[in-house]
Amino acid sequence: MAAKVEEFGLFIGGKWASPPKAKRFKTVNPATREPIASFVSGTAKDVDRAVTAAAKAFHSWKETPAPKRGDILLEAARILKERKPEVGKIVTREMGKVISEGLGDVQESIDFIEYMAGEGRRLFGETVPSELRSKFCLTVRQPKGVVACITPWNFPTAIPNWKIAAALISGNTIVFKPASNTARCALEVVRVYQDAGLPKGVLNFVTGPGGVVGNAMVSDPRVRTVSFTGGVETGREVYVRGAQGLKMVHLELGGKNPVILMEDADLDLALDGVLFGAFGTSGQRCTATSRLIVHKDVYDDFLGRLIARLDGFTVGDPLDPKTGMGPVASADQERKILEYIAIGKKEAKLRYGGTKLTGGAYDRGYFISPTIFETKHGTRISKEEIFGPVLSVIKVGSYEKAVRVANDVEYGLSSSIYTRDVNRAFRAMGDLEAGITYVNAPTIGAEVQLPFGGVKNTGNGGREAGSVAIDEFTEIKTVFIDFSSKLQKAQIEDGGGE
Ligand code: UN1
Repeated sequence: MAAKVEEFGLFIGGKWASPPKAKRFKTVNPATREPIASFVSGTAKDVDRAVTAAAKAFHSWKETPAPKRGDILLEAARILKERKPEVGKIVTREMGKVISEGLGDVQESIDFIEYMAGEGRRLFGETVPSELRSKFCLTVRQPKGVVACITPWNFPTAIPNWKIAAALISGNTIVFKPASNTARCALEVVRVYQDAGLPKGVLNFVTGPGGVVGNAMVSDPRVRTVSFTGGVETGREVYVRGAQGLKMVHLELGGKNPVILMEDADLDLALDGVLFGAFGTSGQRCTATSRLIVHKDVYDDFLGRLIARLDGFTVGDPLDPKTGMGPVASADQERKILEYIAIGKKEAKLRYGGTKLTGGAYDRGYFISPTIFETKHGTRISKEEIFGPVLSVIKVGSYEKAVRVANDVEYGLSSSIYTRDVNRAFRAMGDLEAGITYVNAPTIGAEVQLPFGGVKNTGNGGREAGSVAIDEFTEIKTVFIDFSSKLQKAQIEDGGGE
């Protein structure tokens, strides 16, 4: 008989509890289809309780000096460091990324929490000269209030922490809803803050479907800011719903990220980069390399070498450190990716993979072979986000053409160029329509101390990570202090002074 699956409740007002007669759902290991844990399918009522708890906790958290808030973050980072091996394994078991990346996900969380803890001693405002005498002008940052964090499954600890750590250091209280299929990972995130001594009600955790829990969060008038990472369609719905309440809605959505490979590139270096960019995390990063745009002079040579390398690439148990690529994250993911592969087979030339892997242990999970298509620019697989291990390779005759192809998609998150020509590298920095450009490195692997986000349909202009992460979670208060002891009038001639 299968072992009983552990059941978890919601975390509201500092207490873990399951509402009476709550409906439940289970998370599943995508490599084996074994259940991992059971969670509450939350309701609008649960969200209401969570927002109430967050609103109640707000004043005291806001009044806690930011460096003290930073101390709690540092403690959370310390605890997570201790738990890294165990949490990394949970990420791999529940989401399917290979263990080195499961651990990397946790490391990205640790890095960002530590980085944000330091922000507690900055949270800079500005002092600005006044046009009048004996008057002092400055800005300070203030928290927004209750914020909603809605996060995806592909970075099940890192992305929640990008949002939570930035929101906390800024003095906000939070209602957090993770992607349902990686709720067990999200629970570890919450536990770390709880164990670090975060006051009750500051971080609340409600699991359940986006259409119920997410909508209730976004619709609640007490929630002033919504931070969402996920797909474009859902992002648009969140934006529209949030707009009705005139909320700030921060969106991190899709990508169709190109690597441009020029004829003068270091091809060995690019081989490693393209393999990691396209097939790392089974291609399920917003930043994944999903297009390879290659100069005709090196096209046949590079493609041949890329395909040869894939023959030695193992797909399998993500907990085995020798595995190159694990399963895709869910049945739903598998279905969508296979649909795109079927489309690709009709409109392009399949050069590698293109199948669901079957037989033996593969039959228990959601395994898809790394897949390469040769295609013309303009096909669906070359323009739509697939979010799987599917790479479209496109031949071009010049740098100019490469840039035109790279930019001719609806997204603009990450981009890359491999070249030894420094002039061309600098030109690409300006020419590529994307929030992130790499030179001689693949499209994945952003570091937490730099801003992360994109242009066009990748979002609505905001950035996460880096010191600008706090812009999303703070209001700027402008303060004028007049110490002239008389009424001075700005903009009015002879308005005062002396
Ligand atoms: C994402 O795919 O949504 O740059 C985030 C990277 C990671 C973060 C990816 N540091 O690939």
